[in-house]
Amino acid sequence: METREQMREIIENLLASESVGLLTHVNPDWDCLGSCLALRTALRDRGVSCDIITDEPLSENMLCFGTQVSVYGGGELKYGCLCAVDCGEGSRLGRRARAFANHGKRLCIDHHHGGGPEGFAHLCYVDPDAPATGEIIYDMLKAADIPLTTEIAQWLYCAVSADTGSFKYASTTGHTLRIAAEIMDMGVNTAWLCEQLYDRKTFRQLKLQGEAINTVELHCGGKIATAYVTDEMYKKYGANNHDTEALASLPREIDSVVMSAFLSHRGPDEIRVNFRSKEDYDVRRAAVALGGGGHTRAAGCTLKFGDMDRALRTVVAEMEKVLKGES
Ligand SMILES: [Mn+2]
Repeated sequence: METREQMREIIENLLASESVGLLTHVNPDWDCLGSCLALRTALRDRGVSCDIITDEPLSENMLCFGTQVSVYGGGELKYGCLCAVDCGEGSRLGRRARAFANHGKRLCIDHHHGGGPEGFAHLCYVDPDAPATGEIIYDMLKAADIPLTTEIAQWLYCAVSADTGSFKYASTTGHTLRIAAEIMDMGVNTAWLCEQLYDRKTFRQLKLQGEAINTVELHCGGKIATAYVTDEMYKKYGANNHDTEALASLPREIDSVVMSAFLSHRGPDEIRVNFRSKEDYDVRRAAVALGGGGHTRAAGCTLKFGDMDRALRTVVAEMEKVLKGES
């Protein structure tokens, strides 16, 4: 089937449902949330009852526009149709994984490698080449002849700018910029949106950034960098892992570095790892080797132990394999 047809089929299925539940991945970013908000707006505008269902309440960072979502309360999800957005695998659905798997009508829209494997959903649209799920949603709405409203456009801008690093990453294409241009021409205040999304920090977030910078270390002749935030540091500032989300790419900024990892405790017995890379280094391989996944230049995994020194050794060893072409 032609791409445009596949896209239209997804939208038609959503529009034909009396109610739709859009599922974010755990700890949604702005690509995920913006995509869901754009879809929800388009569906509600057409009389389809639609909710966004998250695993946990949204973090403070994500509430800058007064965003309203439903937090999963357990049990089955009573919607005519469920659609996983920016998420193509059960493990990324957290507590909602079983309710999704047991549902009779499941859709999936994603841009992660390996997203939407056999059996995950009845109808999938997964394009790993798309820089953002927001770009897929834009193309889908166009394919279904659904015009952009200012509200839809605003959410799509949040989504696309988030996953392209504000249109900096190599994944950004002329098409991406034309989408942004169309949104700007509609009168959306993109400068204000970006300020809300990227240029605001709390005091404790800035202090934690300082702590994290003090942990930066170089490995493999300066090609690999690591940084971390421990449980103690979080406690010291009364902070949580949402306060360090913006730090994931920080160690990659060092000029000699081609691959980096940012590690942070998720409670005493778990460590989340955010990998980043430059050029053609496929850091997703390191993440996959440790049970995670993601994109070529941005990937992640969760280690099921809390020993930070051991975690640092583990992730550096995996990145070294990628560096040497052994992985
Ligand atoms: Mn995304």
